[in-house]
Amino acid sequence: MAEIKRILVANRGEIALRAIRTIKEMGKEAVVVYSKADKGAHYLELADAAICIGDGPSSSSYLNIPAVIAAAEVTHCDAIFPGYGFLSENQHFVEICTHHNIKFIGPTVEVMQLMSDKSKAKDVMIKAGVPVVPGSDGAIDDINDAKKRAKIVGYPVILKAAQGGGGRGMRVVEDESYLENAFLACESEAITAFGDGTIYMEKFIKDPRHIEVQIMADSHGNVLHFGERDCSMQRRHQKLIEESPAVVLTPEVREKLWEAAVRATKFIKYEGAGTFEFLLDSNLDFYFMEMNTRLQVEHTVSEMVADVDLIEMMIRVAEGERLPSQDSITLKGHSIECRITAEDPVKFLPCPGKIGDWMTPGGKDIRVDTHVHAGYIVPTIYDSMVGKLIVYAETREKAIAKMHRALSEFKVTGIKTTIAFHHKMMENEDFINNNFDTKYLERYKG
Ligand code: MV4
Repeated sequence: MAEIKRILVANRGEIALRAIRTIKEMGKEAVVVYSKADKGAHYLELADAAICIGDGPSSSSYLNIPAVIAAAEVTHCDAIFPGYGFLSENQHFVEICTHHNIKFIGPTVEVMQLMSDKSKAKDVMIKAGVPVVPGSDGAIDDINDAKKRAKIVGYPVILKAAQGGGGRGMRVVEDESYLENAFLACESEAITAFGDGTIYMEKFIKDPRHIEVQIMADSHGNVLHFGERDCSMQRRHQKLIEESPAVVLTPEVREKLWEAAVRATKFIKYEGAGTFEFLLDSNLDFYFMEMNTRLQVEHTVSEMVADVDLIEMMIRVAEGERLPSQDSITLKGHSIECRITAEDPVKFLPCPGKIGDWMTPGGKDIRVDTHVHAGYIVPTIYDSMVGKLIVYAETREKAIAKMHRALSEFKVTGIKTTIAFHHKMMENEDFINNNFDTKYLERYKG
């Protein structure tokens, strides 16, 4: 594999800017795509070139494969950085990149396809010796099969669409009287949403924690992990606060978790950055849920505790470089990220518009990843995230204090944001005492 000289950043917003920064630091050229809705955004000027790929709607631009490929070709890019969302997990896109001799900075199409089917991914993890939630061991044939298997698994069970993920296409079933309706609804929803009605079943784990492990693999079979993240503070499957390490874990469980993620990565011959999502129950037993074959929004907290640039590593392994040994990675301190969205902080409804003042916090070990600025108009057609505030400190307690101080400096006018929500969370006893799970915000009354 050869040196990559010019990279097309096939994304928008904060992650596009995040990638441009690393690409430039590496002495490479960055070309960024944009839609008509993002025309004039300041971050576009920081790339070596910016190329319009279509109208505002994602389907006409950031999801438009011919337009993205054409942008890479006309600007002579030798690689594409996909970021998260949009085309980052699109197998067809990866194939087309390969056909055009453009290096997709990410995993191979085969492993991406395997992990996109959550039922197949589970089967592979069983073979790799990774703990999974007890369940149907593969797809369910029909309602009678579902009834038989639920009796064995034991109620409550959860039905999941094989092509789902991230909380889409799931049904919790308390007892057999609800099974038929739930199964049929889940199946038809899966067909509509994913064009695949394959359903599998698991024992339902009540009020789990969401813990994930960041890994990186090179093309020579070397695998590194960068510790784990606790992403349990979510609302409607939208993560709001992420942190690393997950202080709920004991050193023994943490070691096992890392080891499982590394073993799984080697087993599937993965390449690039990836994340293993686990559910953690109240006994601290962990179960593989799904693997995300992309860089995630919350990669930043892992970068802080491991003191690495994950995008730089992604580019280097795409060039065929070998990763250093795990010994060279020291996990130290505590990092927290608050996702700042243009939303009503009480109702969590999108609230786009024109930003008046935009004053970001600063100081030691504070990082603000954002593409917005005073006068920026938050488009209505994309994700409402306007920035990520990330802090680092020696301990969780100090990181919370630092985040609290940083949030009090963050002044935004013209739009509603979730800054006030985060500020309250940094004073919330349950958050401070690490006494929450993935259902916490459903129960939370402000
Ligand atoms: C579960 C579960 C309980 N038991 N599976 C939601 C996202 C997707 N990755 C899987 N999800 C869940 N799967 C079993 N067997 C509860 C959830 C779940 C959840 C998981 C992680 C973070 C937030 C969540 C919110 C609701 C449900």
